[in-house]
Amino acid sequence: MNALIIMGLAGVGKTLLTKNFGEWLKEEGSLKISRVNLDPGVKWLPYKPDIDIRSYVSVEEVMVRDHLGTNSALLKAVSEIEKKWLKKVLSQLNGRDLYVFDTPGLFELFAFRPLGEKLIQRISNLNPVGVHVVDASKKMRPGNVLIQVFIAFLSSLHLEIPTVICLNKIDLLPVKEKDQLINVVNNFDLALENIKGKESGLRREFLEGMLEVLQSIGLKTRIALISSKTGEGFFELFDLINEVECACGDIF
Ligand SMILES: Nc1nc2c(ncn2[C@@H]2O[C@H](COP(=O)(O)OP(=O)(O)OP(=O)(O)O)[C@@H](O)[C@H]2O)c(=O)[nH]1
Ligand SMILES: [Mg+2]
Repeated sequence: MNALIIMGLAGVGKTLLTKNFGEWLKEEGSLKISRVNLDPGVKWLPYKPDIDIRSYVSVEEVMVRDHLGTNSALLKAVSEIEKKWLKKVLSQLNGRDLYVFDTPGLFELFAFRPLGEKLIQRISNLNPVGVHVVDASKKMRPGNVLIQVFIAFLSSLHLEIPTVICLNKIDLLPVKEKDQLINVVNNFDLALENIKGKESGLRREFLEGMLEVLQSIGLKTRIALISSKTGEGFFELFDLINEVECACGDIF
């Protein structure tokens, strides 16, 4: 694996993970890394990208040029990246052990539109691994944690890329809630019990079916609990990334 694609819904911590996990990989893994910003909408970054899509197109520029609002301009910028700039950006990749890609805040523009697929095709020689970030800072019912995990799994299937799922911002969780989350993630049988006890109707039926699917493909081995802020869980994340790469033949 020579490329990590950090993705996930808006505000989950992709950029902070790109910064801090990138630094961790440099120091702990002694890897030569480059960080690539693929978000044309961001105004400020906590890290200095080695390659920055905003050198080619930015949302602000498109808003002014085409008289568009924020979302339409982001849509247009992403489409321009895919059609016009991606090849140029990727031609700058050179001589690093690992490239960490930070992706746009509107996740669906990356994962469910052509940009994500095109990027993955073009860097297939780097054996990219997806890192799907989920914000776990708010107390979530176990069922909702599983729904988030399922969304991550669907995007990994859509993009056809082995993916590790990170439940992020765990530094914000009280110890008791953190333990509960660890239980749900590490013990799908317990999660099933919980769902049987707490859920009903269509939601229960769906969650039970989903758990069976997740269990049958061994997905729990792909989930890490981390804090992009404190670095907690980075060792585990790194291990999972390496494992998922070895096991990706099971799914793709
Ligand atoms: N406490 C805590 N805060 C975090 C963590 N990760 C991210 N944050 C904060 O969450 C906010 C959003 O983080 P970003 O890294 O910008 O999230 P993002 O997913 O890149 O956001 P978009 O690109 O806008 O979708 C910032 O205020 C971060 O400092 C974490 O692990 N713990
Ligand atoms: Mg970001």
